[in-house]
Amino acid sequence: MPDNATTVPADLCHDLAIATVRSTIVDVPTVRRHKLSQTSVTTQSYVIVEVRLANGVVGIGEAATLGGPRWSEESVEAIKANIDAYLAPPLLNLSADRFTVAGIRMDAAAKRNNAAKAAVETALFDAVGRTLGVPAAQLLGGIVRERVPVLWTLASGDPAQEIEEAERKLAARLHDTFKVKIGALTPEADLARLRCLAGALEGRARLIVDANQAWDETTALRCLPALAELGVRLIEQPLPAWNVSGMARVRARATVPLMADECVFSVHDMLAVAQAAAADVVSLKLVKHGGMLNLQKVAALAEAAGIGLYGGCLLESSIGAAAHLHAFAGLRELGWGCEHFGPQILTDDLVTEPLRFSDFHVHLPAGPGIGVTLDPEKLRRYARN
Ligand code: MUC
Ligand code: MG
Repeated sequence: MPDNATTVPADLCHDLAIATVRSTIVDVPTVRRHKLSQTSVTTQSYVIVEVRLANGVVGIGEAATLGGPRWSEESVEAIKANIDAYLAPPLLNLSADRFTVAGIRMDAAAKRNNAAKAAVETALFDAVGRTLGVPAAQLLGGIVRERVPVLWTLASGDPAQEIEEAERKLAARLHDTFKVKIGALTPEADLARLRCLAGALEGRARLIVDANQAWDETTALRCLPALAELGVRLIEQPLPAWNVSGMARVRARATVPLMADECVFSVHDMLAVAQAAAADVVSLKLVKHGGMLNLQKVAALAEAAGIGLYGGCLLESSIGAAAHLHAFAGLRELGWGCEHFGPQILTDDLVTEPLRFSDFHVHLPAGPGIGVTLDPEKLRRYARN
């Protein structure tokens, strides 16, 4: 299809032409060590994408990673290299509002690379929203909610520290649901740790757990009764991502709902999980699905299968978190809330005005595009080179 096959006026079409795509690796320290089953971080690394249009407007996006290519296969080094060499060139001169065409071109240029594609697509939505003076959520179908319940993740592995951290979050009315990262310790040590947390927070907070693929089927089945007894509300990705049939067998015997995370990247993964009846809930993330449009498709499939939606994260800064909030704002339901606490686990942020957290919610940033503005001084300070 020719690039000018669009209904927007010719001058605006010219204005929206993609002129440059710039990618920058940044490393931002975290307030404490964050320990998952497969990795542990004291710094969060992102690729910040800036797309400049012919009209001079710049849109921003962010690709988050967690401990290099350990949580998924993408590292910041690979993301930057693939954006610069493969994803950006076929987008030059394309009208930035042709989001689907941009996706088709990026898919033709590179397999998967979902975090990289999501960051570029976010920057397109931001640039077009800024040009037209409308929020990205409006371009995506309109706003259903302006704030989302947000949990906090406990992941130091030390229950005394975790109880103290949870108490501070409760007292500040920031978070009253906590996701506990398990799988770095033995299952017995994790259950003992959870017993401490559940006892200390009883009646005041809700707990969910995320094993990040650490358990096998027999371990999951062995630990299920204890997790149910402790009142755990949700068990996230207990088994390896490949073991969808195992998830289905565990789910068939579980009284606690199971959430799919690493086993659902593509729409095809979502379909397979739905067909196998392997999850009650799915965690939606731009880095997994490859952008806001794909996130909507995964959400639609889940919705059609009666699978609940949860707003997942990869410890994004306010840039990535804002992009997610715009995608989440238009979903018909988001019954399990979200986990976009990322900006608060960083010692500093990359935007002029960080996201607002209050009354156990994170708020959709107002304003055009994704609603947050990159602070150029911060970008220079945290840029890797
Ligand atoms: C994950 O697997 O959910 C999200 C929050 C957190 O603490 O880790 C990430 C990744
Ligand atoms: Mg997870």
